[in-house]
Order: sequence, then structure tokens, then C-alpha cells
Amino acid sequence: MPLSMSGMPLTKFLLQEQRKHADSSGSFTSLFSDIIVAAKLISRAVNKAGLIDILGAAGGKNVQGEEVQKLDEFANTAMLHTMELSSFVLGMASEEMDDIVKMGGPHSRGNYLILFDPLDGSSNIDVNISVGTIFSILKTPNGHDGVTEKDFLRPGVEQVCAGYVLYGSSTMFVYTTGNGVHGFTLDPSVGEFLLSHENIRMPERGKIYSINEGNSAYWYDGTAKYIEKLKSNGSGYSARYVGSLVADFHRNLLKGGVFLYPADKKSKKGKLRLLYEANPLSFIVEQAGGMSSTGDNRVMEIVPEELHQRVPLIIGSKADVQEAVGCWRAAQ
Ligand code: P6P
Repeated sequence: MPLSMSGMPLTKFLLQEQRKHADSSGSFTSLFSDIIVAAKLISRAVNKAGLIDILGAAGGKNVQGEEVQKLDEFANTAMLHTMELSSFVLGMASEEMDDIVKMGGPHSRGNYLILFDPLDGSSNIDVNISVGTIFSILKTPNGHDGVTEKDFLRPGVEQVCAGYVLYGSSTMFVYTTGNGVHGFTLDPSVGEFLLSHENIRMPERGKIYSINEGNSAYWYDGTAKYIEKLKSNGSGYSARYVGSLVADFHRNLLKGGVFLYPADKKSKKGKLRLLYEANPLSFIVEQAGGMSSTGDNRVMEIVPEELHQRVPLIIGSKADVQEAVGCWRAAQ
């Protein structure tokens, strides 16, 4: 094994990882390769959005009641179509669709479920701010011959894989299967994601906090007291908030810091979705040495009750999240 595998293509890295599991059938590697294709298709569309007439709203609203952007639809379609070609997916759930999509059929060897937000932060598309795709993969219960929504309502600790694609100044693919967190950067000239951030570790404590201060009028005391503490002179913390979850999360993952979208008097359950936003990012953050909480509970232990369930999210460097949770609980 070379000392550093920097520059290794993601597909080769996956095969290397697969060899560590003697019983591996290669089905996961095949499924993952299909996700990589979708990521490249979305990256190409996002990077050319200004040139091809797919900017702006597509009309209509999604299940979240949010304005659907054309690129949202493109990204959702790209994920659906590439997953349909994969014979290993038994069902899909998307932020853009009310209900699950059942796969399977005579050729299906499916035992995976994939949940995704095809293009998170889409309200930033028209102003050229980074957006992202977030995905989570579960295994169906053994011997399952048909998938129901209930099969998707599993706690985050049952994820077998989680990842995101950040369409920023470069396109990055970051994922975990429970063996650390690894980042790959797309080299458009080669058309491959190349290993650029092997075994990402989140700093124990950061100097960045990310929260929408425009909501401060609605904050509960626990949040207000924590943010006030960070803003007190000499704390050394800086505010950084893009308003695009993947962009804010990725910066804090690499530099350290804490992102908060807490429960408040306006959004009593928080804003972000459990199954395809909070859970996958929580798997990644814990694998990188960080922490993820609702304030009251570890995110990955929540048993979901509905597909598009929202949760409060306090996620990032362990020491920072612990302090935020401490303030939250002291004010209960
Ligand atoms: P607000 C984008 O719409 C999103 O879902 C996340 O990407 C982002 O973190 C959050 O909402 C921003 O919400 O209320 O601060 O605009």
C-alpha cells in the first residue's frame, strides 16, 4: 500500500476498499459508481448553468413547499435515472419527491436504499453560490421482496454509507462507509474524482460559528446564550454563514467550527431534514471525530417517524458542539 494514495481515482479507491472485505460481492462498488456518474452530470450542469437555459425557477413547489429550481429538477432526474440503471437499488427517497420510489423487478439484485437531497441550497443557484448533493445509503432488511416507506425510517446509526458532493470553486466528493472520511476533487480534464483529502479529521475545536442570525428574535435562551458567549470580546470566534448547508458544513469539517440550525420559536422542529441532510452529515462528522446533536439527542439515534421529518441540528467540532449543547440544556 503506497504511503499516500493522493491523486488516486475514486473508482480505484473504492476497489481498494472493497478488497478489504473478502465477502464483498462488488454490488456496493457498482452502486457507488452510479452515484459518481450522477455527481459528474450534476457538476457539469451546475458549472454551465449560466450558459444553458436551466437557471431560475421551474415553476411549482416541492414537498417542502419551496420554489423548485430547474437545476433541482435536473439533479433529481440525474440521481433517479442513474439509480434506475443500478440493479442494486431497491428504493429511493428524495427531498424533491413526496413519496418513495420503488425499484426492483426481474433483474433486481437490490439490497440498498438510497436517500438524497439532489441539490441542497438551490436558492443560491442563480447567484453562483456553492450548492451540494447529499446522500445516505441503507441496506434493506434481508430477504426483502418489496420495499415500503417504513424501510426508510431507520436511525442514522444504520447507515452503511453517507456522502456529499460540493459544487464549489472545485467539485468535491466526500464520503464515509464507517472507515474514516475521504475527499476527492474532480479533475474536469480527466473526468475523474481524484483523492485529495485522505482520512479527514475534524479539529477538536474551531473558531467559526455558522448560524442565521436573522432568526435571533426567535431563538430560545439556550441558543441566545451560546451565541452571545461566542460574540463576547476575546472569544476569537468568527461568523461564517453561506446559507448553503453543504458549503457551511464542508468548511467547518476542514477548518473546525460549529453549524447550528436549532429549534426556535418559528421552527420548533428545526428546518433541516433528518433522513437526507442531518443523518448523512452526522455520520460523516462522527467519523471525522466531530459531534452532531439536536441539543437534546444524538442525531444518529433518532428513530424517524416520517420521510421528510425535520430536526434541529448542532454539528461540528466536538468541543464546540458540547458547549452549544451545554448551553441548550442549561436553559431547559
Ligand atoms: P436559512 C437551503 O435552503 C437550506 O436547506 C440549507 O442548505 C441551508 O443550510 C439552510 O436551508 C439555510 O436556511 O433559513 O438560513 O436561509
